[in-house]
Amino acid sequence: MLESCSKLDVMPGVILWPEALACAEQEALVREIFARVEEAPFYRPVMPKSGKPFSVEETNFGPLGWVSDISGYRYDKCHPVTNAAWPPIPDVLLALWSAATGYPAPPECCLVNRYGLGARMGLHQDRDEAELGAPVLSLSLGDDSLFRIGGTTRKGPTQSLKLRSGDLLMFGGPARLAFHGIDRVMAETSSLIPGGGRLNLTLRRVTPSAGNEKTPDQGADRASHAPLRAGTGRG
Ligand code: MD3
Ligand code: FE
Repeated sequence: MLESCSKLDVMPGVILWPEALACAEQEALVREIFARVEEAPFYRPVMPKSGKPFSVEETNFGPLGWVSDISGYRYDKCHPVTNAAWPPIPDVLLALWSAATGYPAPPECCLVNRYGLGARMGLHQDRDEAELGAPVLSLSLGDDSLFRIGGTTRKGPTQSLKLRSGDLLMFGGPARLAFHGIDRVMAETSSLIPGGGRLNLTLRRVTPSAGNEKTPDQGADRASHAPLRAGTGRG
C-alpha cells in the first residue's frame, strides 16, 4: 500500500500522498463507513464551557473516540448518544496507517468529521493524546476543501492547501502540534458521499505503545520513535 503513490513534502513534518486511494477504493471505504454509521450515528458535538454546537458532525471508530461536550474534550470508549462501544476501524485504514507511519502500534482512534453545507473547522491544535510522539494521519473523502496550517503558536504565518478526495496527509515531528483548520469546503465538487459534502478521517494513537512509555528515568527521548519513518524507501 502507498508504494505506487507519489509523495510530497509540504513542510517539515507534513507529507501528502495525493490520491492515496483510487476511486473504487474510496467508494468501497465510503460503504464501510456508512455501514458503521448505522450503529454509531453522526452527532453534533458542542464546545466545552460555551456549549456552542460544532458546524461539523462527528463519530468515531476504534477502541477510543474523541468527544467534546460542555465539560471538555476527552477520549471515551463509548458513543455519547448510544453509549455503545465504537465500531472497529476499517482494515484499509489500518493498512494505510502502517504503510504511511511505520508506527509500531495500531491507531486507537479514527475520528470521522462530516462537513455539510457551510461547515468549517477553526484553527486549533490536537493535543488531547497522551502519545504525542506518534503522527496523526488524515484521509479526505468527497468535496474539495481548503486546509490551513501554521506553526505551533496561534499567531504567525500559515499555508493553505487544497485537499481532494483520496488525499492522505501525515503530521508528525515538528508539525504534530501545528495549528490547523478547514477554512471552507467547495460544495458539489465530488459525488462520492451520499447526500454530498466531505468526510475527513483522522487516525490517532492516543496512549503510548508498550515499550514506548515514558518512565521516570527515560523521558521524552525514549518516547519519540522516528516519527517520519514512512519517508524511507518511497518516492
Ligand atoms: C495537524 N480535522 O479532526 S485534517 C481534526 O479536515 C482536524 O476534518 C481537519 O483537524 C479535517 O482534528 C483537518 C488534517 C489534520 C488533522 C489532525 C492534525 C491536521 C493535523 C493533528 C496535528 C497536526
Ligand atoms: Fe485537528
